[in-house]
Amino acid sequence: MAFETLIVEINDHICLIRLNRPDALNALNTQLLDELGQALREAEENEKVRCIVLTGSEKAFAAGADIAEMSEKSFVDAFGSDLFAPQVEAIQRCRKPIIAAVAGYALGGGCELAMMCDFIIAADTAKFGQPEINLGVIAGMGGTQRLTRLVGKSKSMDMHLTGRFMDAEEAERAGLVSRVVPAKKLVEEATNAANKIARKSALTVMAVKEAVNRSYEMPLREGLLFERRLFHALFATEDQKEGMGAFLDKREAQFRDK
Ligand code: CO8
Repeated sequence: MAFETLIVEINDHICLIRLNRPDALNALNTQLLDELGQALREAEENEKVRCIVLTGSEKAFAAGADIAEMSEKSFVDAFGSDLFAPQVEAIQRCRKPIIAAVAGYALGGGCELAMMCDFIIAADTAKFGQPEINLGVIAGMGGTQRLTRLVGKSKSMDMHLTGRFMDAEEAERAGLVSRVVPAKKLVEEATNAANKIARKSALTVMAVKEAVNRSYEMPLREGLLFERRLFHALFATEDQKEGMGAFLDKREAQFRDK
């Protein structure tokens, strides 16, 4: 499908989705979020795609939800339509790994969108923030919950209460991003990481995603049990035999997702 607010390219096994509303610093409006949900569904259904990279422009990953679109909404509009909930669900439902490649501003809903991805690679120009307090609202797509789990209460409160921005170095130190790379190499580095993931068994990749994500939702004892059961279950796959056999034969594993 052709999109107006996204540029989607598929190269080998990687689907690169670029947010593309340059005049509004990629602000997330309903159309963009609908199209993103559709693009992710298509990537999920495309057997060739094994990993997704989500990025923006040099200046902005996304400067937040679209303030112009939201400004006149009433409580009835927002609550009645469960504003953005269906789109957020579509992003969270994706079982293939999604890497956020963030340069420039990732603010409000933009920071929340990056945090919905499986991990974040940041350019040295990245700036993260939850400045909704300056607009008389709070984060609404997971910011108070995900940022707090990622960086701890004190820093999360600081970000949400003052609305200040965090640069890439602080974001890496705080655990919000997995690594920082030069801005010019951002998409290349994210694609390299995606290619590495694409060579693993898709079954094992899905198992990792499920297990790590459960760590947010379960008490430790239940999470450990969930992990152990998945670990046991993977012994039923051909890819486990291939992976361990290849190690012992001193050759590279050829996974077949079976
Ligand atoms: N929405 C709409 N338009 C935007 C947004 C936005 N979030 N951000 C920037 N733009 C537009 C500007 O209006 C401007 O348009 P124009 O040229 O037509 O005037 C254009 O993008 C360029 O922006 P600036 O001229 O402001 O660029 P600067 O380089 O001077 O500043 C900033 C860049 C600092 C990023 C600045 O644009 C800014 O502060 N933007 C707003 C950041 C913000 O407050 N984000 C949070 C939004 S609220 C939110 O995300 C809530 C999410 C939860 C919703 C879930 C509901 C359930």
